[in-house]
Formats: sequence, structure tokens, C-alpha cells
Amino acid sequence: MYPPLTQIRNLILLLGDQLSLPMSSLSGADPERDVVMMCEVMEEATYVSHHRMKLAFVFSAMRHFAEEVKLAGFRLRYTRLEDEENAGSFSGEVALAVEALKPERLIVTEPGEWRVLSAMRSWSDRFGIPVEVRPDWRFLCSHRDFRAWAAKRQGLLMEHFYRDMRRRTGYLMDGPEPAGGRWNFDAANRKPAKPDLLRPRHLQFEPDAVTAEVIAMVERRFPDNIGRVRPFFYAVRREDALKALAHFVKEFLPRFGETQDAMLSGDPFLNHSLLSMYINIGLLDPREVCEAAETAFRAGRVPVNAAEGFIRQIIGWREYMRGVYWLKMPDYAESNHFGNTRPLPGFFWTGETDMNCLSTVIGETLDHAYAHHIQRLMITGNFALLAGIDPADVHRWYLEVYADAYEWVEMPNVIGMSQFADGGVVATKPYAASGNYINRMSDYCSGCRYSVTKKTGPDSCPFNSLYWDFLDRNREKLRANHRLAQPYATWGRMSEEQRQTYRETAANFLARLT
Ligand code: FAD
Ligand code: DLZ
Ligand code: SF4
Repeated sequence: MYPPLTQIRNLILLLGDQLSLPMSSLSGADPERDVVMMCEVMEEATYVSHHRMKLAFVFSAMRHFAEEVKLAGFRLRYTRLEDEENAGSFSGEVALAVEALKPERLIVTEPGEWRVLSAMRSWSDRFGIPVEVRPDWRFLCSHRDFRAWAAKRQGLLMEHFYRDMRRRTGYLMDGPEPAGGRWNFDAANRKPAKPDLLRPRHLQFEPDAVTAEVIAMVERRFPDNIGRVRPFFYAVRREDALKALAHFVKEFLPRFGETQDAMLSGDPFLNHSLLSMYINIGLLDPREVCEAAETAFRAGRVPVNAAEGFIRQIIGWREYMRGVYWLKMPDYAESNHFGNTRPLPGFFWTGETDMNCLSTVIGETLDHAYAHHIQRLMITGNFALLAGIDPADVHRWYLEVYADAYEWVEMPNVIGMSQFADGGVVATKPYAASGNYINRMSDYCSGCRYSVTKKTGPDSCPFNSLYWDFLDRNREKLRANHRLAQPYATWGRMSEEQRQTYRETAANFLARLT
């Protein structure tokens, strides 16, 4: 199967979220002299207790991609999770491959997690061969460029980074000017959504035999992990992910902007793309996704606010989050600006709570390993922030439950944007909101046992008292933030009796929570 041992030049390791043929590790690979390896390993499957649909998605996509690697002419060493000889970890699998194949060198594209990079740094000494870790050129901004951008600034404002990226990529640019005359059309993107029976449906893909086998394996090997694994309808091959992209651009992108912040019961996907899991795992390239949106805009099929809003998420937020992660790790993982210690309540794993917004979003998360941005930020994230949950717990939960979750993107979104645990590196103020915001942007409150208009007392929406309690509790850390001047002024105008009622309502709720 392999050429004589002495002839193997490079052993090329492809990780489970590196499922692209144009990967930097494969650049210059010689099918005659190099061997590619991929491995399903328990260490990756258990370093957090992943949602079962995420596991099925990753393993099925890996197995499908393995076929593409072979079709491209490469010799592939693929270890399945249940293979008897499976060493259980990347390091163990590389050790076995090095011993069996005696390559001159190991090549890998840099991983998306600090944990894995740390392990790789020991490999050269351990295996006695050079280990070449190449940059991941799927990203549009290199580590060096991000560091250079950050070094020039006091604060790392995403909007400034994003404008640089627009200029650099040329996306939605008319010469030196932004298309439509503005950099950011968010003001047009804050509408609530109404039930719409005519809204098109997102493409669903029938599991093939490979996916069916993986689903059965996940059910067998991970019976206690959370989440449903059926019905499984995500794309697991590039060919299908491309169909999902085309379908999104045609059917949903035109209205992406206007409902971007909306939440609606029974409609978990609205006009969102559901593409993050495909982009992050390597089935789609972020450039081709942006180019598809730009082409539709130039052809007059998509308004500028939608195209801009969508492209900003990818060349702005996505690249920015990755930049922050690598700039700030490893200390970033320990960030806990408010010193929060409360454990995450059990209902995060079951959805069983009488708060309708949380039970809806967590329930949809358990069903699909998906929630859209505002659900993640303003429902589950907002609740954890207001309730003073330990940010490390919150981070672990997000890493477990979403099919698109890898630390490089999940951690800055959770620790930074959502929990403000980094003290304001990512966000200029905490994304904290009372029930009023949730009521404005969703239809959740009409089906809730709590009253969103009641401010205090046992039937009041818990977000209302928790919001004021959060501001009060963290006054020392937040009062200098000028973006919070207005709520602190409102708090200051309340009578001491009213403030005390808020505190007591919050304390009663939190006591029941633990
Ligand atoms: P759309 O709404 O269709 O957006 C288009 C694309 O923009 C997404 O596919 C994604 O690639 C990109 N994008 C949008 N917002 C962000 C963002 N804030 N950071 C990075 N990329 C973004 N995204 C992940 O990919 N993995 C995560 O683990 C993750 N964890 C998150 C945790 C929290 C607390 C929050 C607030 C956000 C998180 N996000 C994460 C960002 C965002 O919520 C998801 O990218 C988005 O919901 C994915 O759904 P979609 O593909 O339908 O996105
Ligand atoms: C997420 C994941 C899982 C569940 N399993 C594997 C695996 O068995 N083999 C693999 O190569 N990758 C897996 N992954 C993705 C890795 O966790 C990911 O590549 C690293 O965290 C680096 O981002
Ligand atoms: Fe959520 Fe409060 Fe609305 Fe209930 S009333 S759905 S708890 S915001």
C-alpha cells in the first residue's frame, strides 16, 4: 500500500476541522512520496462532552473528506474511533504513524486551539523528526497582521478592524469608498420578526450510509452526551455545503439584515445562513462565502444592508475573534473580570425551566446543536452574565453544545463578547439586558409564566431584577463606563426601597437557582 519505508518524505496530519484540499499542509504535497493521515480520537471527542449532533457532524464530515483526499490521489492513513489499534489522541496516533512509516518530516496546518498547539510543540523532540506547523491560510488576516493592527491601538475596536479588512479585501468597496456610502448598516437591521408561513425552508440533507453508520456509533459510544442526533440534516460534504450556500444567498440573504436580531418561537433559523459549521470545519472557504454575497449584491438581488451585515460577520467578527484568541491566549481562558463563581444551572443541559426564552433557546440547541447569534448572546449569554455564572463554566457549555464550536471562535465570543469576563477587550460594554429587550425582539414572553412588564416580585420576569442587581453588584467595576451612564443614572433616581425590592427579588430567584 505504501512505498518502501525509506521513500516516505512527509507525513501530513489533517485535523478534523481542516477538511479542505487547498489546506496549507497539503500545499506541495507529492502523492508519490507523502502520506496523509487523519484520525478519529477519543481525546478530541471527550475533552469536553460534545453535543451528539456535533460529534456526528465532525466524524461524518471527516469520513466523507477522507474519500476526497483519496480521490485527489493521496495515500491516506485513516484511523476510525473504534479501530482496535486507535491510540486515542493526536499525539498517540502520530507516534504510531511515525513508527510505522518513518517519514522524514511531519507537516500540519496550525490547529484552532491552544491546547492542541501546545501538544504539537513537543512532537519534534518526542518523535525525533522536524515538525512543520504551517499557517492556516483559510483565514484572511494572519496572526502577524492582527498583532500589527492591535499594536497600533489602545482598544481593539472591531469596527476599526472591520474597515481595515474591507479596504484590504476590497469586498463591498467602490474604489476607496464603501458601497452604499456607509461602512455599517446595522441601524437598518434591528427589526423583530413575524411568523411567516411563506418563509423558505433551509436545505436539509438526507443522511447517507456513512452518516447513518456514524450516527449509530455516536449513539452507541456517547449515550450520556447531551442533544439529539436525529433527525440529522446537515451537509457533511463540500458539494452539499455549496448547495446550502447557494440556497442561502438566493432565499435568505436578501432579508438577512432586517431580521438579524430577531427571535421567533418555532422558527429557530429565520434568515440566518447556518454556514458557520461548514466554514469552521473547512467545507466552505470564507472568501467564497463573501464573494457569493457580493455577487448577489452587485447583481441587484440583495440590498446593501443585508450584504454588508453578512460580510461584516465573516471578515469582521469572525477574523477579529480569532485574532483576539491568539493574541490573548493562554491567559484569556482564565479571565473572570467580575469574579463570578456560581455554577451553571442544570437546566442548561435539559431546557427544563419555566423561563420560556431560555427553555426555547436551550431546547432548540439540544435539537439542532445550533442557535443563532442573538439567541446565544441575549438569551443564554445574557442570563449567565446577569446571574453571575462562572465564565469558565459558560465557556465549556458553549464549546460543548454548538456544532460550529472550536475554541478560537467560541472563547472570545463567550469570555469576551457575552460575559465581559475579559474586562472589555472585545466589548465596549456588557451585553446585559432586561426582559424588555427580549420582549421587543422576540415573541417568547407571551408564552411565559413570568410577566415581562412586572419589575419585582415572584411573578416578575427574572431578567428584570437580575439586570438591576447585576449593575448594582458590579458597580465598582462598571461605573466608569460611560456607555452605562444612563442606566446608572436611572438606578440612582430610584428610591432606596425600590432598589432594595429589586435586590431581594433577584436574591430570591438566585437562591432557588442554586
Ligand atoms: P449567520 O447569522 O448567518 O452569520 C453569518 C456568518 O458570520 C456565520 O456563519 C459566522 O461564520 C459568522 N459570524 C457571525 N457572527 C460571528 C461572531 N460573533 N464570531 C465569529 N463569526 C461570526 N460562532 C462560531 O462559529 N462558533 C462558536 O462557537 C460561536 N460561539 C458563540 C458564542 C456566543 C456566546 C456568541 C454570542 C456567539 C458565538 N458565535 C460562534 C458567533 C455566532 O453566534 C455564530 O457564528 C452564528 O450564530 C452561526 O450561525 P449562522 O451560520 O447561521 O450565522
Ligand atoms: C471536534 C473534534 C472531534 C469531536 N473529534 C475529532 C477527531 O476525532 N479527530 C480530529 O482530527 N478532530 C476532531 N475534532 C476537531 C478537533 O478538536 C480540532 O481539530 C482541534 O480542536 C483543533 O481546532
Ligand atoms: Fe424570558 Fe422574562 Fe420573557 Fe419569560 S418574561 S420569556 S423569562 S424575558
